[in-house]
Amino acid sequence: MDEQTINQNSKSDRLCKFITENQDEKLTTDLGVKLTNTDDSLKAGERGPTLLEDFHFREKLTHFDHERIPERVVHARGFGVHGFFQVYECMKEYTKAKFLQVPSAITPVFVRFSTVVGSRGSADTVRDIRGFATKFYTEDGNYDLVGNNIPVFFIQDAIKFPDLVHAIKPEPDREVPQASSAHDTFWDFVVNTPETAHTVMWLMSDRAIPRSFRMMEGFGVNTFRFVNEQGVSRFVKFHWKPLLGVHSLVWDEAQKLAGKNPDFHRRDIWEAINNGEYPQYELGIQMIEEKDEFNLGFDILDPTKIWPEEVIPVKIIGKMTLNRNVDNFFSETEQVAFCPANLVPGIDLSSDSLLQGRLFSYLDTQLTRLGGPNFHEIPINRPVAPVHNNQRDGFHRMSINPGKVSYFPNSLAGSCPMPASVEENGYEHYAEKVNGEKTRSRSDSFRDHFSQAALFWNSMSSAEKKHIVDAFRFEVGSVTDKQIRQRVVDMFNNVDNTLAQQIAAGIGAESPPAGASGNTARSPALSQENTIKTAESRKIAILAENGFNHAELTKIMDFLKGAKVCFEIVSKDLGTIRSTDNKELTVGKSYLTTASVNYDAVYIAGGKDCAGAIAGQGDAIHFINEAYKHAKPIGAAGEGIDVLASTQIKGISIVMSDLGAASDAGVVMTRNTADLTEFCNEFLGAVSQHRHWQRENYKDSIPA
Ligand code: HDD
Repeated sequence: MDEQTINQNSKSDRLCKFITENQDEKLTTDLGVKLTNTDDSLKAGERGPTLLEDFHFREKLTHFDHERIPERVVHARGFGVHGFFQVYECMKEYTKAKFLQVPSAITPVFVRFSTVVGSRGSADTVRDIRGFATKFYTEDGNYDLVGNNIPVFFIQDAIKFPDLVHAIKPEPDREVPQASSAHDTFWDFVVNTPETAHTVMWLMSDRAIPRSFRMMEGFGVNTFRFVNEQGVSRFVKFHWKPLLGVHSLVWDEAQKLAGKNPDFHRRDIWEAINNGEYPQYELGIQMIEEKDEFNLGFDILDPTKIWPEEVIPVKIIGKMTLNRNVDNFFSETEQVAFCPANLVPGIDLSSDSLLQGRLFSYLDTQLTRLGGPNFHEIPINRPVAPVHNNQRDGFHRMSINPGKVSYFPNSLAGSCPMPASVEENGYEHYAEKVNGEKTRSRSDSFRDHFSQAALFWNSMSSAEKKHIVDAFRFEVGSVTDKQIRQRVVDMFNNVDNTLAQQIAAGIGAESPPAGASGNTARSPALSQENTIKTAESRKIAILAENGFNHAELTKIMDFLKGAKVCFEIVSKDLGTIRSTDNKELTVGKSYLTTASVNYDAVYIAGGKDCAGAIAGQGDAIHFINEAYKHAKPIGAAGEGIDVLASTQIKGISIVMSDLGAASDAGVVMTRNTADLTEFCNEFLGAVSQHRHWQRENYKDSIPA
């Protein structure tokens, strides 16, 4: 498929075509019988009982009664989008995967982002790992990269997955709490399973509350293989790197969003794609030669370990662009079925026992969820590559296979369909040499659970460390069993003594003596402080009321548009507001219909009456204070600055005079509305920075 075809398939084009083609369509039954009425059931007399012979009534109700399918046992809440992938350069040296050979070739993809723990109706912004599953529709068949936004996993062997999931899901007696790990059973599992330590560190970090699906990394987590035409194999780990950088919410903000805008993440990506701001991610790979398998100081088959980027660099090999929303959530997002065993020639597996178990679980789970073995025929799961085999029958079979031969070998159909040779790109499993005795045991090389947890902690900035401590205090503070709380402190003392002491201080546990790992290694790539910073596609609330300064606000809005920053006018009431010179502006949201948590930054418009009206509204002042508390940039020009006197921001060094483009921890102001150039650039810089953590209370700060 070429780029033009993909773009021609834009949603609005397809909708227009659908409406034009279907203008004359009439309502029918499922079997095509035209209906005259769908408002009244067939009754014996106008006020009489409904008749069983009303086939339309029965069909409509029966279908409705069966509209639900089981939600996914994990990753139930998700959001899917279409896009395409292009490799930057031919990867022939490393893999024969055809979709990684030709830079001009475009491979369609479908990506489903998800949370892990919550039910389908839970909130988007809960503290959790995010799923990042990509289906590549390649000419050699479908390839699924079923990853997460955190590069490690809680457990090392798939046999423990049901235990982990039972522990983290709502407790089964009351089904409480929803979509949260802040409860006894999860932490009970953690303290009894030290291999969880590294992933728990990530779960307590800002990575678990992403700002947007567009601003998080993706990781294949498990170790895979690339195999080239010569049959040479290398171990590979996959990475998705977002071009908008990696950014997060603040915990208080995430919790508020869960109530005020539980669809925050799906709304964000839906709107971005509809506005033409297509999220993009580069595909990166880390590779280890077979001969170096045992040279890293940890087992490369252990999914609780990263391969530090400073040791094994990430080679960027291509780019994915997400450019089309789904037409129907159920048909596409709900029915898509991923599986790590969906491979194409050139990509192979490792013996990682977490991965090995996954290979079984995904297909198995679809049998119940999608009602039988034919789910590969559902449109979203169908490959673009032709399918020929002897699989037959089963629930919901769509294909009509002609002929009487459904076996191999055969003479009656000339032995068709016949296996392909390796030269014809038939899939050949890598001939890995394995030997060993049957055993239910774990290699000693899987026993170090704390070094990389410490590496992660050491690599965090002061702000990130503070957020981790706060998260532990919240989560473990929600555990009712005192013993488990203490055991968490003791377990994480193996990661870092300061961390353990800080947790203990917040949850009333005994502070443990020094005894930590002593690991001082760092990996700067792990800190979000070192990510890409751009204001592009960030969302700004412009607070304005009647009497705003039109010239000033127009300049600001034009500048933001030029910098591809989104904005919305927030005012007391919906409708329109008028400037001092009687120019009209449409209000996007009122204080009742939105909240500061929906935005990345706030701009306070000038104009004497406008500023007075904003300052006089409790809702507006709360809006600014809350944005300030969440470390967001705040901009004000002209009389807009005066509004700050009514807020908590006055605590910092704001001088009510002409400040030029002075900025204090992301608060940017100017009295000079005649020339806003410097101010605009400064404000844009503050927005690119995303959050201004210096504002957080560092009384008990932890050195980076
Ligand atoms: Fe899994 C879904 C990612 C371990 C069993 N998993 C699922 C999804 C993602 C992941 C992104 C949602 C796919 C979608 O959007 O439909 N899972 C991972 C990662 C893991 C991992 C990155 C660790 C490396 N998973 C894992 C294990 C098992 C499973 C160890 C079982 C042995 N996962 C499943 C599942 C799900 C699933 C039960 C639920 C729905 C589905 O598969 O289709 O089979």
